[in-house]
Amino acid sequence: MLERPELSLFEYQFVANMLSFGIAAMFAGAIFFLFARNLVAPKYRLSMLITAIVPAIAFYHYYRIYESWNTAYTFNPASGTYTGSGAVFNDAYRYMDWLLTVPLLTTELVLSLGLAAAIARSLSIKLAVAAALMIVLGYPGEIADALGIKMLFWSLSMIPFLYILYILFTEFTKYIQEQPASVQPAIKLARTTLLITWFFYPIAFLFPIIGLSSAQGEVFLQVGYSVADVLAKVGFGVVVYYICHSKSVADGWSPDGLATAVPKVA
Ligand SMILES: *C/C=C(C)/C=C/C=C(C)/C=C/C1=C(C)CCCC1(C)C
Repeated sequence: MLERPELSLFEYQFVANMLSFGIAAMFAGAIFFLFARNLVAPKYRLSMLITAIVPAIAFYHYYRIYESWNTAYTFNPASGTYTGSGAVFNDAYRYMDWLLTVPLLTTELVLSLGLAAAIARSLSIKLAVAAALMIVLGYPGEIADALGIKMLFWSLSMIPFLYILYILFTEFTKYIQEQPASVQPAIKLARTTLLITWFFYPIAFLFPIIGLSSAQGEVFLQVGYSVADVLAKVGFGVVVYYICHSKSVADGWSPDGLATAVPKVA
C-alpha cells in the first residue's frame, strides 16, 4: 500500500484529529490508572499497573502514527487536497501496538478478579497466547493486496479471536458466578465492552474489500481503529478499575488504611 489515495482537506484532517485525540486520550488514561492504583487494595494493583501500561504503550504508538501520517502527505494549495508525499505511511505501528497491548488487556481483566494464583495464571496465559496469535496471524492479511491472501489470514486470525470469546463466555462465566454479587455486574460490563470493541477490528479489516473507495476506506479504517482503540484501552480500563475498586470494597479494604471489616476499638 505505497500509493496514497488523494484525500480532501476534511478527510485528511479528520484522520489527523482522531490520531491526535488518540494521543491525548491514551496519555490521560495512563496517568489516571497509574494514580488510581493507590485507590485499590494491594491485591489488585498489578491489574491496575497493567491497565496503565496499555495506554502508555499506545500513547507512544499514536504519536508515531500521527507523525507518519503527517509526513506521508503533502498539501496542494491549487487543488485544496492532500496527496502522497512519497514517504511511506507506517501502519505496522498499529500491529506492533496490538501485539503488546492485546495480551495485556486480557491479563488485566483476569487479574482484576483476584482468583487463586494457579487459576489466574493458567487463564491469563491461555487468553494472552490466543490474543498474540490473533494479531500475528492477522498481519500478513492486513498488508496483502490479493483478496485470497487477505481472506485466508482473516479466517486464521478469527480462530484465536473466537477462542477468546469462547473462554470468556464459558470458563470465565464460572469465575464470575463465584464473585460477590456486588461485583458481578462490573465484570459482565467489562466482558461486554471487550466483546463490542474487539468485534470492530475484524470488521474494519474488511472495509477495503467491501468496495469502499480507497480514500474513504483509508479514512474509515484510521478513524475506526482510533475510536476502537481508545474505547478498548481507556474505556475498558475504567471498567477494570471499577472492578478492582468494587472488589477492594467487598474485601473490606479502604484507601485510608482502615479496613472496614475490622471493628473499631474504643
Ligand atoms: C487496543 C487494541 C485492541 C483491543 C486490538 C484488537 C484487535 C483485534 C481484536 C483484531 C482482530 C483481527 C481479527 C480477528 C481478524 C483480522 C485481523 C485482525 C488482527 C484485525
